Amino acid sequence: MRERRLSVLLSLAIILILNTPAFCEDSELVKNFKNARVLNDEKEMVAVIAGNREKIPAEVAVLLDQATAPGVTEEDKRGNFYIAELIATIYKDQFGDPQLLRGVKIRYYDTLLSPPVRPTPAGGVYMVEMPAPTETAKNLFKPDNIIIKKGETVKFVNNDVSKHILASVPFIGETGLFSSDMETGHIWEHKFEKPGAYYYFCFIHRSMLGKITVEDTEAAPAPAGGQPSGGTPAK
Ligand SMILES: [Cu+2]
Repeated sequence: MRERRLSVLLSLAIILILNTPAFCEDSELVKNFKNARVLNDEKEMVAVIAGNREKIPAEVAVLLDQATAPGVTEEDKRGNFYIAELIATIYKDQFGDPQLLRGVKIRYYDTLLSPPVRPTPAGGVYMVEMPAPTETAKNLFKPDNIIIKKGETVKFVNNDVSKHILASVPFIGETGLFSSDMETGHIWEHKFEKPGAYYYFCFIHRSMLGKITVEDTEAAPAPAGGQPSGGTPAK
C-alpha cells in the first residue's frame, strides 16, 4: 500500500517536472505524450502518435529546435532529444517510415561534434588522428568533423595507446566504413567515392564519434581572396 502511494507521488512529481515550461511551452500533443511516458502507458503513447500522423513531423521538428536552441541547458537538451527519439521510433514502427528517426539521430550526433572544417589535404590525402591521451581528453578523433570532396582519401592514424576500431554508425547517413582492429601506430585509409554524410564511431569506445561530409564536386574551390599566380600547382 505504502509503496503504491509512494510510486503515485513519484509519478506526479515527474509529471510536474516534465511539464514545467523550461524554454518553450510544450504543445498539447507533446504534453499528452510526456504524461503517457511518465505513467509508462505504452498504449496511450502509441495512440497519441498513431492518431496524429500528419502532425508528428512538425512536432518533432519543434522539439529538435528547442533541444538545439542557443542557451538551452544540457538537461533540457537531453530531455527533448529523448522524447523526440521516442516519438520518432513509435512513428517508424506505426507507419513504416524511418526518415523521421534518422533525422532525430543526425541532429543529435551533430550536437556532439565540433563545427565542420575543411582541412588542406597533404598530397591529396586528409588525416584524422586518434591522438595519445592527455589529462583532459582521451578516446577521440581529431579533427572529428571534416568536409572533403568526392574521390578524396582520408587516412585514419592511431597514435593512441589504446586499440580502436572504426565503424559506420548504423542506420544514419552513408555506411560501409569498417577498419577492423587498429592497434597503436596502425593506419587505415578509405577513399570516399560516394557523396554524402558519413558518421563513424569506435566500436570499443562508443562515445568516440566522427563525421566526414563528402561533397559532390571534384573541382577545387575558388580561393576566397582571389589568389594570384604562385599558388599550389594543379594536381
Ligand atoms: Cu576506441
